[in-house]
Amino acid sequence: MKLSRRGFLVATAALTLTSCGQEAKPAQAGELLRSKAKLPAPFQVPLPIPPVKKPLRSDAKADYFRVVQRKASIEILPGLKTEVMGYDGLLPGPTFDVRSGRTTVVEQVNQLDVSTVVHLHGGHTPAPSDGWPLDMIMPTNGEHSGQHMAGDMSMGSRTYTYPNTQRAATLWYHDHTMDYTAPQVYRGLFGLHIIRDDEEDNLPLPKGDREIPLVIADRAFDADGSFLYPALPDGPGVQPAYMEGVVADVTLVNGAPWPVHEVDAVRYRFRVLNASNARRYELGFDKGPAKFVQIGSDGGLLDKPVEHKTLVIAPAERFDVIVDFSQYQPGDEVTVVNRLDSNANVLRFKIARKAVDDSSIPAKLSLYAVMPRPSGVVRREWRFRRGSDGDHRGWTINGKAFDPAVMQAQVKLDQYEIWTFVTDVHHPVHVHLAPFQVLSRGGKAKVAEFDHGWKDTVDIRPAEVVEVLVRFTAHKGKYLIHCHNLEHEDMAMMAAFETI
Ligand SMILES: [Cu+2]
Repeated sequence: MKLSRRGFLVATAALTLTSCGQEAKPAQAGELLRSKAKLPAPFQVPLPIPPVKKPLRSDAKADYFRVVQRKASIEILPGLKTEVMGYDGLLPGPTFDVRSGRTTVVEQVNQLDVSTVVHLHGGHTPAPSDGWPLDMIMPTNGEHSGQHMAGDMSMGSRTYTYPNTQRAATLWYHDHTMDYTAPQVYRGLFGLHIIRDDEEDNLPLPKGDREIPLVIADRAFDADGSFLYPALPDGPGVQPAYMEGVVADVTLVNGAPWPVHEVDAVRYRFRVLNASNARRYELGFDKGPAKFVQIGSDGGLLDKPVEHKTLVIAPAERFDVIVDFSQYQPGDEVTVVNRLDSNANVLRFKIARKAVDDSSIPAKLSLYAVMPRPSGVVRREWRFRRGSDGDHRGWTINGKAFDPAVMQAQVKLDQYEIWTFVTDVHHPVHVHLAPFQVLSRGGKAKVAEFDHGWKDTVDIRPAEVVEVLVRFTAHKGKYLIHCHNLEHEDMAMMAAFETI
């Protein structure tokens, strides 16, 4: 793959757009990509659990890891092989399971034939390790005509340092390469990074094999099992029909299609991540009394639990939930479906047996507090729209296509700011470096159902206005705000700001 300048994208995107006018779709931004492979019946493949990454060594302050980004041929659909680009050749990559306040050092080795960048999503990360989209790890065995792009490039490998100076939370790491994030995440470059702390450990929540990550991602497969993705043949971006995002017809959970998992009739904790490029889900149960009791959000535990019948989750959001299977009988089956997609299957639980449950959900979960709205804060508005900027036709923020040389804002550390996000169609908006709290949605100051807690990604519906309160407490440098619909992101819906 050749690296291309933004100008290249401009040329291709210009062919694809006819107007700025967009009809808002209520549920989903994106176009369905259908598989050509013979798809398996659902609920045949057991739910995999991504392996926990082991450090090479540890000292008093840090744990040191090495991850190799490489291709691997793995069986995702039964009987077929899919070539993935994975961290350690896995999809999802290995899970980092680390302690708050203890540094994680990761050497990322690129054995692929494309350039990569790693971003720790939700991390309070110093700028050199945040995954600026031009700070690329160049492949040692690839073709790269991209030296014209300004960035802190490294050859073959790069070491990322994550101080983990933040509360317990479910983070994830994924590719963030300029113009190519969408196809590279799609092919497998994503994994979990879980931070734990004493406050959370001391709660009587389900633990051990009753604490399960659910990483949901939709993918489409060609007849031979390889991934289908509607990339343009030369250069970044997708075919015109997929401009709004790629949604696909196979739902993977932890890398398996519509998997099945046996559970005891007790409480389970699920860390749910939507790692899809563009698809939103409204997760619900097909029958029975099960509901989701949310205990955490993107940025860790809520102050108190919140019950949901269904869970709306946009790309990159995380929901930490408890599901109580005790009202089911051994032999019962309960299926998680996506209500935004005609109750399409996601995964199934089979209740295997009654068992002792010593877990509970405390009424008070954490010392988390809702920030008061301070007076005299700085306000900024970020408008997410389809539109043009010079000869760029595509997605824009405040009318601008992403330009890594332009800082759209200078933000003082420790300053409270109210950021207003305004959309045309659906955009899941993500801010790097610091979490925020949602102050209002659609003019209503009451915290909406899925906006509780510390967020780093907020699902903004068509023609909606959301206000968030944000404060950056550490690390000066260049950071990003962008749409986490990855097709939108690659087509320039990203803006840089500088913390000073
Ligand atoms: Cu978007």
